[in-house]
Amino acid sequence: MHVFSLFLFLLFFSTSFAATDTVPEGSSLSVEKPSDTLISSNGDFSAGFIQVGDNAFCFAVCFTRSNPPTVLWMANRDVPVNGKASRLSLWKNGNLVLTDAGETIVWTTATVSSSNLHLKLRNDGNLLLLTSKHTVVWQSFDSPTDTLLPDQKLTERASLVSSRSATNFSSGFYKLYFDNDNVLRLLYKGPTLSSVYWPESWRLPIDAGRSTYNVTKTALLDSFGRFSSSDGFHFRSTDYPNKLYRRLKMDPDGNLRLYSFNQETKTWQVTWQVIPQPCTVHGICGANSMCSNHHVTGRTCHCLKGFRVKDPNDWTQGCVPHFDPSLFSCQSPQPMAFLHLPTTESYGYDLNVTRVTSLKECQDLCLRLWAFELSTIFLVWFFLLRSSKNPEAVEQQKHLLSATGFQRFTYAELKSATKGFREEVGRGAGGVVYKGTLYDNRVAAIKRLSEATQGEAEFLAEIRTIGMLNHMNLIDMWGYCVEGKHRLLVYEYMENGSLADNLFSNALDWKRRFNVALGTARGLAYLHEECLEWILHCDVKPQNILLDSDFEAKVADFGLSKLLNRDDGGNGNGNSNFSRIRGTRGYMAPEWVYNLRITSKVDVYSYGIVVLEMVSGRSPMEMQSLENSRGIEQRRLVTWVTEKIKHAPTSAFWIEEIIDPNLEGEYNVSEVEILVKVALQCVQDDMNQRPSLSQVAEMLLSHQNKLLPR
Ligand SMILES: *[C@@H]1O[C@H](CO)[C@@H](O)[C@H](O)[C@H]1NC(C)=O
Ligand SMILES: *[C@@H]1O[C@H](CO)[C@@H](O)[C@H](O)[C@H]1NC(C)=O
Ligand SMILES: *[C@@H]1O[C@H](CO)[C@@H](O)[C@H](O)[C@H]1NC(C)=O
Ligand SMILES: *[C@@H]1O[C@H](CO)[C@@H](O)[C@H](O)[C@H]1NC(C)=O
Ligand SMILES: *[C@@H]1O[C@H](CO)[C@@H](O)[C@H](O)[C@H]1NC(C)=O
Ligand SMILES: CC(=O)N[C@H]1CO[C@H](CO)[C@@H](O)[C@@H]1O
Repeated sequence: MHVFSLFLFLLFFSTSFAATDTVPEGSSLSVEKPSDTLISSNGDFSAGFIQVGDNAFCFAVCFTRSNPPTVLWMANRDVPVNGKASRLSLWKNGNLVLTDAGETIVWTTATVSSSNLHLKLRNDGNLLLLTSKHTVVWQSFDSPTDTLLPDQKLTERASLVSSRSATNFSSGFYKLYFDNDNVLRLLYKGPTLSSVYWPESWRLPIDAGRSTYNVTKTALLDSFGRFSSSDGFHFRSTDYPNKLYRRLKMDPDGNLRLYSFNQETKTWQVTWQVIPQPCTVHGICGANSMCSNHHVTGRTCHCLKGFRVKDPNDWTQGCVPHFDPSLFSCQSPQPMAFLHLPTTESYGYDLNVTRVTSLKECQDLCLRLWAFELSTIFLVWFFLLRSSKNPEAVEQQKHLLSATGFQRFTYAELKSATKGFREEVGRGAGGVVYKGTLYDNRVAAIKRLSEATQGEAEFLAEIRTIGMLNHMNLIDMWGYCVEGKHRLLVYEYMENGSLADNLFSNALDWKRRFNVALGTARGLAYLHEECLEWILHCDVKPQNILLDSDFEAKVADFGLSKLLNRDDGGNGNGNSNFSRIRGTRGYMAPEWVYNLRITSKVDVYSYGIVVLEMVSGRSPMEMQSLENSRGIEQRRLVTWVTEKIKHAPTSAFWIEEIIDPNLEGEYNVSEVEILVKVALQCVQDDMNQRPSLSQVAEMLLSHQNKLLPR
């Protein structure tokens, strides 16, 4: 079916020349006349018929400054009208009525008034029925579709419901609403299942910072980018407090996003969204399928092996069996096997909650239940697959596991992938890194840990934590191997090497350096603050910051302190192996030396040194060779920079003295200033004076965007 693009709407509106914002009583707007369109007096909004499909029209309010215009509200999203003889009429009795093809009433405000009414499109996008004394009889702001505008109240009766897709405006599956316990929630309401996915159902409202007692049930967005709700939920957009055109939209993909309008590009930009990990939205991939998220390619849905997608253009319909389900019954047992899906979570109700004591018992029970309930099989943790003897089975298992993005390799596989551990590409904390090619031709960096003293169970527990991490500025871990005494980690391979290599080969211009500084701060901030478990890196240095082909920073070697079973060494004074274990000379915070409490601030310190190195092109190792046996050698680089700043009359002077000569004068003075300023805050002796890495990222970002004057 032909779907009309929004581009058509633009033509629609631009050919219209009606300059009125008001419809008087007793008159109407016709679908056949493009000029029958209301324009708000400031020109920002329009109200009229728009085409939504083949001979299908809806009456809508749009924002006209964007290109294409943005649909904000619809009267009849679920019952489009015919392109012939349909009209919106304001009857003499005060009722506003939308009729399809001259007869059927498809929508009405159901208003009655003895006084003389008029319909008006106001400058804030609100469409109102007003009396001559300007009393509001009805307003579109009271019945939003999927969008909330600044100063429009979200209430108990006014929820936001997503559209079906980006091109189909009819009611979709996702809803933002006030629940009976006064809490603002997001609900997935599919054809057969419904469930709340925000706030997380396993969390008590109080733990999510919500109050369940305030019966007010209102929420409001203002044009400065602040949203606040009576249940205590509130947020600010990243561009707060700029006064801009904004809209909060329940998007068809189940995410709630705040957009602000960019006057230059005439497009909307996301300045806040509620769900950071898109796979946590319920129902997005439908039944019998799995959702996975990749920082580059984004969210993808995969059918489980043996199933095929019902409609490739609409994954919410999920997958259907690609085999004859009747073959899988107790009566005609086929060779079957269970497949393990690691790091996969299923949500929803459990078909049958029964205590079992062994995996075998669980599998047997599952088989029996499965015989009569095929469609819900994926609410259980193990998934049935045909024929374990089938040579395809191994391949199928690999396919499934790689779909989840994390897998266990055998030692033999990794040995063959690296051709016997031949090509060494790095050497660092705890082991040597080899380049290898996996069975599916992915090029991997495979690290063989040398200190394999940790037990298998412990190793697996840690690896699971690390395997869950997912951030564009952290290197991706694809899998691991634990077999006998062997412990190996498999990572994505970075063709462009490390920050150290690139600084050395002078491949980084200023823009890239600044971006690497920002990316590194973000990756580390994620480790420190957003992980399920608090993870310290403890060895931040240019060798551990890898660069992808776009020179985006990817922090590597995190979580190793957990895997290497290092002795806590609380009183590690004088232990000569201390520095090798805990970090790298030149980048280590004074806490290590003075045996103080180790916190995330040790990474902040090392980060500061790395930034100074990126700006000056001087490694702290090189600087320290002059002054060796002292405790805190890396102070040399810091002292050197501080002295230059102290004795320079203006910043232009010290910048010229410390900047890496390899940049050949090509740099941005104000960015150098902020980087050095931030780096010096990071390397303060007192760890409490150092900012957190998320504060660092925020300072760099807001400087770059010139958002907030600091
Ligand atoms: C929009 O989605 C609804 C509900 O799924 C469907 O009935 C309708 O045919 C779709 N409209 C178009 C134009 O595809
Ligand atoms: C309830 O919420 C409203 C709106 O946010 C607020 O003004 C009011 O103070 C709240 N009442 C209580 C008792 O917290
Ligand atoms: C769950 O399974 C057990 C074992 O098959 C069965 O006895 C029990 O009746 C089932 N319960 C429900 C609620 O289906
Ligand atoms: C330091 O490590 C090396 C090699 O792992 C080892 O031979 C040496 O005994 C260690 N020294 C101390 C003081 O632990
Ligand atoms: C320097 O960087 C700042 C912030 O990133 C930017 O606003 C400014 O335009 C840049 N100056 C030059 C000359 O590129
Ligand atoms: C310095 C360096 O290694 N640059 C390479 C980064 O990656 C791109 C794309 O793979 C190559 O074209 C560069 O040569």
